[in-house]
Amino acid sequence: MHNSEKIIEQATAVLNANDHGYYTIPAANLYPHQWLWDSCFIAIGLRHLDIERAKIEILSLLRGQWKNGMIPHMIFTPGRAYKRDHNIWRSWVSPYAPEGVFTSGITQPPLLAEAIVRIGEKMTLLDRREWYRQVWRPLLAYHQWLYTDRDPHAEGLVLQIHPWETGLDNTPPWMSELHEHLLPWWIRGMQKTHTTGIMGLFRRDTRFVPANQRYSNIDAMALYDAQRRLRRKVYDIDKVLDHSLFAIEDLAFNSILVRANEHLLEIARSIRGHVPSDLLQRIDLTRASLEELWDPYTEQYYPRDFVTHKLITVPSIETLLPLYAGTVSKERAALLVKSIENEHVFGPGFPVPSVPLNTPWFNPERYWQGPVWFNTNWLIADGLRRYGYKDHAEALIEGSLELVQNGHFNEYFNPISGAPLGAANFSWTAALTIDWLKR
Ligand code: 2M8
Repeated sequence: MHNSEKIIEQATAVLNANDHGYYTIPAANLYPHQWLWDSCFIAIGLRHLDIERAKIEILSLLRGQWKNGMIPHMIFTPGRAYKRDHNIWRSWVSPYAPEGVFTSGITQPPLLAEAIVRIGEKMTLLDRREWYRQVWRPLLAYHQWLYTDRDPHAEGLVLQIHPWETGLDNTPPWMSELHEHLLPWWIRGMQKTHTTGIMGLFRRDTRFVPANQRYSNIDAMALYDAQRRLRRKVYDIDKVLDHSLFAIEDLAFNSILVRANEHLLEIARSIRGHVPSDLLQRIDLTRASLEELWDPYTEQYYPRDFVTHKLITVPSIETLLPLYAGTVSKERAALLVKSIENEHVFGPGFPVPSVPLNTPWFNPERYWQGPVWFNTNWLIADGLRRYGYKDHAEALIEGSLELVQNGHFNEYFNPISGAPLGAANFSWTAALTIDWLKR
């Protein structure tokens, strides 16, 4: 059997094992629920295997949509065994939460339109239109919510209120802000007295993955504390902003939104869907406003504090995602590509590390602070291809595929040694492997 056939077979087995019938969990034990951008990446792989199942993966996400349009970042698997998880979020405290399903109260990068279009690519024109019509209203409502709720000053950039909304959890720009502005006194106290170890006793994640590959205890406490504050404000954006909790115009999120908007417009054209004029204006503004995140001194893009408008000049994988947005100038794209070519920045043995090697945050094993992730590689490869860097894109895909040659579809990988890290049998690693091998 040809090696790529064998890998597709192994990757398919991972997806089958994580299949809960109408949605796919990211990985057994550690991630037993449905996540928004995971399901989008998973559907992008599934479309090559079973188009109907890929559609179901997306439709199952829509069952979690809130009455205000938000698509939550998690939809919980039902059952008493998960009561603790349902209770952490208590989505029912919000009048907007859907009935009959438990969800989180925040969103995740808006990959939905991308997944819908990628599934559509595999259909006849007629079927595609029918598919687009089926998802049009919820998709439009989601994009409208992103602006009404998350762009209150009509600046074009949408804000995020928790690191989990970026999907990049402990990514340095967010963690540095969190440590500077949002650590409550009791966490600072525990930090000073070196007693954060206690948190280790309550953590579920480190039962499945070595602690040095996950976020630190202090970061875990900070993330859960920030989540609890949002719950206290019943996930109401006015209340959240009134209390100046965390609010960042995230670079990765907004880059993905720029592209998602393009897809939304493409879908609208195809089915003559009506896009309200205020949304059209906002879409134009987002494209232009992304450029406000450029820092001319370091020649990079960064996330921005929503209140102060100060750029958070801490580099991370986010830095490269404007390539995926596709709207930045060729000159600026070329500067980003240079950093991928540089082995001391974003170009070590196995690209692309989630934090550049030449920064103090880099740690080759710690979650979103250094390891290679398949989903960000997929986004970057796509951007490189569209900017005409076909060889770079191929090299990135080949480098990624090398990581799974031995059949280990882990959550992330060491960018220097290539060692598999995090959860084993991780769904989006398997799904995107399939997508690349079937390209
Ligand atoms: C990770 O995030 C969750 C919280 O949402 C976690 O840390 O438990 C991130 O890698 C995120 O991007 C991903 O969607 C999720 C499930 O794979 O796990």
